[in-house]
Amino acid sequence: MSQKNKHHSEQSKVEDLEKNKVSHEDQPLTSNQGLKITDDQHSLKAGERGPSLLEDFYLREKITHFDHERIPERVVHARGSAAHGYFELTSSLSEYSKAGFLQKEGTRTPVFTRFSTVAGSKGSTDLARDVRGFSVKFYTQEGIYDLVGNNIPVFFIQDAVKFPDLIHAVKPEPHNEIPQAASAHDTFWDFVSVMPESMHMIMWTMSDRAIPRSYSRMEGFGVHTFRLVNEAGKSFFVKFHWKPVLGVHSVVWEEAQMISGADPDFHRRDLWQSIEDGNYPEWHLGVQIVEEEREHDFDFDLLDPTKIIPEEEVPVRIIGRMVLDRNPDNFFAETEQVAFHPGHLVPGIDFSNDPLLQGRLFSYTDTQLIRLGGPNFHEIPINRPTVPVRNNQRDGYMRQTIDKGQTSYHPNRLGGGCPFQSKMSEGGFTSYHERIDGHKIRNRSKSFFDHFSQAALFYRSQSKVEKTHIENALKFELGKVKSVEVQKRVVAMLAEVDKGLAEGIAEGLGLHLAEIAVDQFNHSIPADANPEDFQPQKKKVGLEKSEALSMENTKKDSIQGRRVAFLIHEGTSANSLDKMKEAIEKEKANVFLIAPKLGSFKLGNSKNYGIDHTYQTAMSVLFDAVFVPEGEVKGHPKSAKLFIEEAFRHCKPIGGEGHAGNLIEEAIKIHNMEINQTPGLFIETTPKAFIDGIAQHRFWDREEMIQG
Ligand code: HDE
Repeated sequence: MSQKNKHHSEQSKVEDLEKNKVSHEDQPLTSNQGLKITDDQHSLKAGERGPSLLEDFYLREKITHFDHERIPERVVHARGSAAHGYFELTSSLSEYSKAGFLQKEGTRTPVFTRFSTVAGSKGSTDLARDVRGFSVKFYTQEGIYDLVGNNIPVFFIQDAVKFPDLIHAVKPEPHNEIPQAASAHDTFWDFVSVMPESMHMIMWTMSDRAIPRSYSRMEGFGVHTFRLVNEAGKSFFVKFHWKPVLGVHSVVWEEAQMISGADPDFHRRDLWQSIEDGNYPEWHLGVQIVEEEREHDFDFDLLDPTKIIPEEEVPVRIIGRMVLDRNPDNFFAETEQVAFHPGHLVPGIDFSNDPLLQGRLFSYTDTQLIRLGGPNFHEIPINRPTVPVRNNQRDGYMRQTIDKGQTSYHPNRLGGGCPFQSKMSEGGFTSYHERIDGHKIRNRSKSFFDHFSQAALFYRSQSKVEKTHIENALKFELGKVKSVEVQKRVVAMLAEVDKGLAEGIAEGLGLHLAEIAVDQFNHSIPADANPEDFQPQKKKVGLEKSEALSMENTKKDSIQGRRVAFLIHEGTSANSLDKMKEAIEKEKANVFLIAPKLGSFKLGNSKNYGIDHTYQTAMSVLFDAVFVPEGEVKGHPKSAKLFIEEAFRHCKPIGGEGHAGNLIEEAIKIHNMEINQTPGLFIETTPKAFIDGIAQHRFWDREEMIQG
């Protein structure tokens, strides 16, 4: 059964239930003790108008349970959505890793994947400018393996001890709890201005990568360097990459802000709906593998999480694919209670000494203890491995397992010695025998000091429009900062990345770069810190550009899951509408009919055309493209022109037939552009040409023409 049909049959189940076809005996309402309840509408009272009675155990049970419905939200990554699916190995990794699920091509491993923003609360908008979490739980035959990554391959800080500071700085300010889900405020930029190591990550978060079009069009990265270990015990360094099959696409900042109002669940809805529609999101898993002997061959430290390994230096090898094909049944039980942990490992995968990763290994269990209420969170269904769990850990809050027998210790004789340790050859996990030789020290290696070279590489690798968007984002963010000193320090730091960029920002902020001491940030070293720790190296130019860093070089060959708005009225030509609609739907994109009123239209033929939205419930920012079928201009309300103009401003493909050409022309008149010389307008073209246009995502040349 196709997903669509499945959805329909579920729908009819709901309708059956609604029509009371399910018998009362089958589905009695009960208390939590299984007692059948006769009245769920009234509390027990002393007389119809009398006081309620304490004796009402059912009322007390129901209210008490309700009072305790909430658990603490995640301290970071609170806002998220998830789906079930599978990972299929397409190219064996046995040469490098002995992990069972990475041996035989074709092996499928169930996964549960959660995407999230970092800074906002659980109810905040999906479209915040932020990093996105990208966590995958693999239910392997050797136990749970979690790859808990982000959609940006580097991080703000190099050492776990700074994480609480970073998060305190970015979260709403403590005195007034403002702003929600935003980094555009003083404390965040104050922190950045004294943390030069954050500069590379800042370039990414100020780029459009931080405002993705959907989860299915984001990359994912393990961020840290990990280890693989093969059967012979040889180890390799590895970086993990998820590459979306649909390509990497983002929205523009004005759109992001408007979507946040129009549909703050935009990403969540997109993930849910694509799965319901059978348009399953898919990613390829890639690895960059570095032999141990080459550890020091790079001009950065592999253990430094503020660095990437450019794909030009170590290519990404694709080893498998992940498909998300099932929505959770219950948000709380699954998405909210899922507990990821970078320390959930299987034999064949191991950690590196990245000091950020090492700190994470402590944090994730600790946080589950408070969030999920005790040490038995691994027994919650979504967290349970698919293989048996046997050990001598016992009891604790909410223990589900009924452990049998007399012994709960090891070694024992009374219990026959059970459970037994496994040898490595039997699949037992052994930590990689890395040789360590060093002093106990609170410091970082000087090889972590180059904070600007890769920030500059990222910036150089962006297309012209991507650079403009970074500049605009920085002007927005720093423009919201009230402290001029903070603005100056950040501009001084940006000058280390790119002089031109810093000049542009300074200008936008009403500052003069020449007057800002270029070593300003050196003066901002905290008085109690060791200046050596804050001494960034000058940037080096090695690689001029890295192609993979620009979203302009992404795939643009599919319109699957795209949302196309058709603006129609009662006089629209059915023929013109049908032809384009069929062609678009054949490519697995979704067409929405938008009209001055709801209901259904006849359009001069025997079919009924159900209207999805009016201009009151839909804004152009919720769609990827606009099409206006043939029909008199006067049938469209004024809002249709606003709709088109907005989509035009956001560089979206716009198509039209017949009179629609005039409507489009009128809508964009304010921009003073020749309609037939404007990129991304498809007037009187074939469906194929329009579809190819949608696949392009945006027509950025238009942005430059609009802004002049
Ligand atoms: Fe996390 N992080 N993190 N993090 N992180 C959490 O764990 C933490 C870091 C990431 O969908 C928390 O269960 C520390 C980097 C994701 O449920 C917490 C440090 C990366 C998620 C925590 C980091 C991540 C989390 C909060 C610095 C990218 C969401 C709730 C040492 C590689 C997982 C929870 C989900 C969640 C701590 C840094 C990714 C508090 C201490 C770097 C995707 O334990």
